[in-house]
Amino acid sequence: MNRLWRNARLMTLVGEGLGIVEDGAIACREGRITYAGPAADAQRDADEVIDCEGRWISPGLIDCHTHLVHGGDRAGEFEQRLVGASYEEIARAGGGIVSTMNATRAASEEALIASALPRLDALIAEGVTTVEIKSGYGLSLEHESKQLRAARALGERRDVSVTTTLLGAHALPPEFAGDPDGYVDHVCETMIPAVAAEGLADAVDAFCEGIGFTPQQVGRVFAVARAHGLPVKLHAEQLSNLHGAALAARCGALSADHLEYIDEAGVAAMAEAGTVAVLLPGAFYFTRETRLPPIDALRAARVPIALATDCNPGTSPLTSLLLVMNMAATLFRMTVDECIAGVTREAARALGMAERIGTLEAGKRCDLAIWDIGQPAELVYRIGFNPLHARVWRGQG
Ligand code: DI6
Ligand code: FE
Repeated sequence: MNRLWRNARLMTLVGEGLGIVEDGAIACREGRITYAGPAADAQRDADEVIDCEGRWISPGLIDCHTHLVHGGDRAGEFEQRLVGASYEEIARAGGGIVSTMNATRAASEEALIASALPRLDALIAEGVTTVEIKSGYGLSLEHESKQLRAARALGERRDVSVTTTLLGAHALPPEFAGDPDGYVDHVCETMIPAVAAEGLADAVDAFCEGIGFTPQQVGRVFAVARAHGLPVKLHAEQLSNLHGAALAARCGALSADHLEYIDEAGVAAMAEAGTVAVLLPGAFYFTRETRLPPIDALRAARVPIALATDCNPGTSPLTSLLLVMNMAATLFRMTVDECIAGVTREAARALGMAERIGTLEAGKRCDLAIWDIGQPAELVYRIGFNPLHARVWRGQG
């Protein structure tokens, strides 16, 4: 069955900018794009022809950094913080990441799936066709595996592509209190081999931070991940500069994420390695961070910039890539073209999937978002308004 979308304006994202084609058409066969470009050069016949009535088509959106699967929420903590409690006080009182760990451990796989589905549906409703989902709230082989299985199951329950990431080195679980190196041994010797053997993770991530793990510990995790054939990525320079981004770049990481505190050497290392900068304006906003990621330096060094929700219960309870784009423009002064590329072409690159998704061109998966807008800037400009007209996943929908 082949399909043809005609009478459309395309943001192909091919090349550097948005790759606009004013009078465009897209043809699809067996879930893949066979043609995307000027309507004049498109085939005319197809089993199904869809008249887009002048609407804009972009690649399906890609959320390349989420912690979508987790037990419980932290709304109570949010309330406490509003009346003066600090993140550290809450953590010391048993809140923070550990409270989400407890809720995640207590939840069955099915309960994790059920609680994540509404969040996933919110993303899908805005045209998301691929989502990355991390573990990191189980912090033991049993519960990290359960989180990853729940993430994989989400991809079966909905028409969306899910990629999974093992984030075993996210926080220190209570069983290893006072022994972070012992926990890192456990991640390296037990968790990564088992998760790799079961095919549960597509990548490995870690939290490199004073309240997380040291660069040396992260280096050990990365070496084992690579030995198991898994690509790596890193939460780096969110709260302080431990030079995690440079480490990630040296290890050939797909991306380094957050980066508010990255320095020039970190930017240079990322540029040289082609490591993608994944910026997370939702976490910046929600934690009231004041230090901006160095957008000008990243641009000048031509580091690819992606954007994601970081959807997590503690620092970014956000399920809107449209709002992420608005925040990136307003808070980080990113351009419209950068914002749209950040949730399509560059997000695909951050997942190591640039050959398959992220642009509209022959050979790629036919994942489309069809928008009721007059110009691309409207995707970034509005706040809390969803102009999605239709979404196509692998040619269907
Ligand atoms: N960076 C974050 O902002 C979150 N994790 C991470 O690595 C915080 C997660 C949480 O507070 O639950
Ligand atoms: Fe994160």
